[in-house]
Amino acid sequence: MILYDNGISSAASRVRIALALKGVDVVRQPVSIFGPDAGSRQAGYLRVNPQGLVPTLLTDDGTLLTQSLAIIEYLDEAHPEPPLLPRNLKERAFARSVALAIASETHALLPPRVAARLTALPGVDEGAITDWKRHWVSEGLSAVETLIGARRTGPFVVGSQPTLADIVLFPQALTTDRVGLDIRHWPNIAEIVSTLRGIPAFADNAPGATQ
Ligand SMILES: N[C@@H](CCC(=O)N[C@@H](CS)C(=O)NCC(=O)O)C(=O)O
Repeated sequence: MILYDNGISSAASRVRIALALKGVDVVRQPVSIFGPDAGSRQAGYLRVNPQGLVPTLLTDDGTLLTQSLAIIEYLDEAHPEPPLLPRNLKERAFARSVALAIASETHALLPPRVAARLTALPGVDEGAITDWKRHWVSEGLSAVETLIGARRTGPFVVGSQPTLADIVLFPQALTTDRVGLDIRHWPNIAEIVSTLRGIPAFADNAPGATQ
C-alpha cells in the first residue's frame, strides 16, 4: 500500500498512527501542502485525490481511498486487531462524535488552503490568521474537553485502549503549541495527550515527528 503523506499534516498523522497501532506497513509518498506550487495542488496529485488533500491511501489492488476517518475505518475493518472503535454501541458513537468534532468542526478551518484564502482577503495579515487559528483550536478543544469530562473513566477518551477519538484528538491537541495556546487549559485533554505521548505509535507519528 502507498500512503500519500505529509509529515506535518494532522490528518495524515491520524492515518500514520492507525497504521502503526495495527502494525501495517506502507510505502510513504511525501506530498508538499504549502504554497501555490504545493504538490497537493498539481494535476498529477488531483488525479489521486480530487480534493488535493493528504492523506490518500492506495491499496494493493489499486483502490484509492481519501478522507482520514474513512481510511481509518477501512483499516480497522481490514485489520480488526487492535480495534480502533469501541465494541459497545454507545461508546462507539461517542468515539466517532469526538473524532468528528475535531475533524469536521475544528481541523477543517485550519489547513493551508483556508489560511491562503483568508490571506487573499483585504486587510487580513499574519496576525489575523494566527488569531483565527487560535480561536478555532480553542473553541474545538473546549467543546471536546466538556464532552470528555462528562464521561471519562480511564486514561483515554473512551474505554481502556486508544480509539479513533484519541487518534484524531492527539495531533490537533499538539497544535496548541504552534498557535500559542497552553494545553493545560484543558486538563482532561492534557492528561490524555500525556498518556498518548508515551505510546510509540502516537509519539513517532505526531505532526512534525517524521519527514
Ligand atoms: N477531512 C480531511 C482533511 C484533509 C486535510 O485538510 N489535509 C490537509 C493537511 S492536514 C491538506 O492536505 N491541506 C492542503 C491544503 O490545505 O491545501 C481528512 O480527514 O483527510
